[in-house]
Amino acid sequence: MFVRFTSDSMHGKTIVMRLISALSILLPLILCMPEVPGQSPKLSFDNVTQEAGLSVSTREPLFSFGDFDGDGDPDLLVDGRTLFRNDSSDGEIKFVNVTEDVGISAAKGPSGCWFDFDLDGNLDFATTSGQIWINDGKGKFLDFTKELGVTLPFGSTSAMAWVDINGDGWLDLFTGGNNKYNPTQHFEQTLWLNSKRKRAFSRFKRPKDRKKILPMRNVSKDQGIDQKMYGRAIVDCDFDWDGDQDIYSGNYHLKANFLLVNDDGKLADKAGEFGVTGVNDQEMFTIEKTGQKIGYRFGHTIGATWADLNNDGLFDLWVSNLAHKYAGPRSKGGEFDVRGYICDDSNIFINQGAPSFHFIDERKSLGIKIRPSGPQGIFTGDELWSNAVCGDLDNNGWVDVFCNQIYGDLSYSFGVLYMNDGVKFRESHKEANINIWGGYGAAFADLDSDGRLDVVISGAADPKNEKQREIHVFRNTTDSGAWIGFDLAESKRRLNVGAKVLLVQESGIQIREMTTTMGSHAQQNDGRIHFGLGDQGDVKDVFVYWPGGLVQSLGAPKTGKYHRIKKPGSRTPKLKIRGPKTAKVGETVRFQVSPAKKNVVFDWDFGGSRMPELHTESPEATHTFDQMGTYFVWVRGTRPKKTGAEVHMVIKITE
Ligand SMILES: [Ca+2]
Ligand SMILES: [Ca+2]
Ligand SMILES: [Ca+2]
Ligand SMILES: [Ca+2]
Repeated sequence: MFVRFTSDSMHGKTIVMRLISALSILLPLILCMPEVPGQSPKLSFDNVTQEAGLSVSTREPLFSFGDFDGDGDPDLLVDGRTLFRNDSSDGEIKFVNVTEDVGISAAKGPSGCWFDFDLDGNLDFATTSGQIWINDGKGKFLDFTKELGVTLPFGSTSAMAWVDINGDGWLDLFTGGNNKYNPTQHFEQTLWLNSKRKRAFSRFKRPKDRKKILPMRNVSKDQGIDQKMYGRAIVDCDFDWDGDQDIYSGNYHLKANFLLVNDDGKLADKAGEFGVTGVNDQEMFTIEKTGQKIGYRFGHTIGATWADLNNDGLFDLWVSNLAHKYAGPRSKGGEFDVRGYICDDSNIFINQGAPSFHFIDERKSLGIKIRPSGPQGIFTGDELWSNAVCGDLDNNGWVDVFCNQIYGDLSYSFGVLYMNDGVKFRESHKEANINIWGGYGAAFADLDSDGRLDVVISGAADPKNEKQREIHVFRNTTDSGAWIGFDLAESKRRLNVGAKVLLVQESGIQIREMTTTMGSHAQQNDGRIHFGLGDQGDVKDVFVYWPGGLVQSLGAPKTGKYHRIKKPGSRTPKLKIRGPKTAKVGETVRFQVSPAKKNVVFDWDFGGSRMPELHTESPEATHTFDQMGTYFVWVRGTRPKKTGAEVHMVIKITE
């Protein structure tokens, strides 16, 4: 698999340079590997909407998967107000509407988000209308909106994420704001801190007990992040591997996107510094007739998702924009339509790794063509992306992406499926026979728990009936290969936002992170972590990075099943790394980890990515850097099949 790191691959030259030292260590292994990427299986999906009991039409279906009854399979909240319990068995996908039974008939939507508010192990949910519904663990939800003091006027946000911002273990709330017209109303983004709570909410059933509840606190003004903005994609990820959740806000209406980097519980927008605002270049084009200069003013971002698209252990960022490629005379005469010249295209930002964690838009080299803006003849179909959902649909070991497109009455506004072969993405909705027009709703979840991610999409099956937005359930029947899955639980807690799973195979790594939302409008994939194994060989080890720093080594668990993993009670060891802060190219540099404990083994990365470069059984290593630059030296010390921690340092290499 390492042979894929060539200069024309999606990994780019920077990563190639950094991997030279890794490659020299692994050369004997590489020589045994095939020289072409592995074959991906032919895609096969069956439309099972009817049998699944989801043949319902709603205004604009949005999907949030969460296992509310704790039986291991993903249940489906549609629009934040209709709950379908997953009753699939023996390979048959079956959902039952339990909205009334669980007491949420008054839930308002228009979207919802699962999370565990009170950390009692039962999933609660919030709606984008600001309601908070607490799961009593006995099959009912209770509306605690008033008691928790979260005051979000209806329509003031359409996206949210529940993330532990200040590292106290409790999930805090970030909302994306909204811009409304007719009448004009602008709403700001908000951050609400969750106070510590000692007891489960099921004990607070009586109104007089409810008075003891501590309300949540809006701190967005204090943190200077109360910007009026229409953030339609609020997606969380620890992209810089410093152990805390950061948030990307994909903003609509030609506004720069935000990367809210978490620094000790404070969020600050650093999208510019990291290269993920979108493009602002207002003199890109010249309109021939008038000589007027015109160009991109950021984009209309609707969806975004974090995923490691190139398997280097660093989370990349897929940003879906409504790009309006048409530019030219308006059909009824009059003024010139300039939208094609001012809307930024969708971006596929690849994380360049430590020490800067800067992103570069590598869309072109990933094989996803950019259509030209212009009038008829030049303009060849629009880019109307309204979502971005990811997961490995063919179990080839590489994360695939689905983008809905809006305006379902156009021949080209079908949802696009991009399959990832490790070098490039190929457009595959036709091969998969997933042909749906219009809509914002999509999520991946393994509905029948057979190790193949199934796909749920909203939209119309025919562009002529685009107003008829329905739910479409596609069961994945691809003849795909080996897989492994993990269902993480911290003590009794579920949905462990921020936990990462690093899978080490014979010839590569894969990484996933438990995040709250993905795509657009607070939608959620299956809460379980799923990996296809592809042709990267056997699983050698699996590391779970728990929030708080504990690293758990699972050894090589059995493939072909979901493993329930409980966080061990052990304390997180405090590792220290010592080594010089500067060195010269070609010089042998020595690093040492303390304290030195028995039976601990060490894995070292000396470059920018998380590719393993050296394994040692003693707490020291030497390395020679071939290039000038500033490097992260990462070392993970764990007892095999037990726990440990990770530490890093920065070294500057000069001539
Ligand atoms: Ca972080
Ligand atoms: Ca990556
Ligand atoms: Ca794949
Ligand atoms: Ca499945």
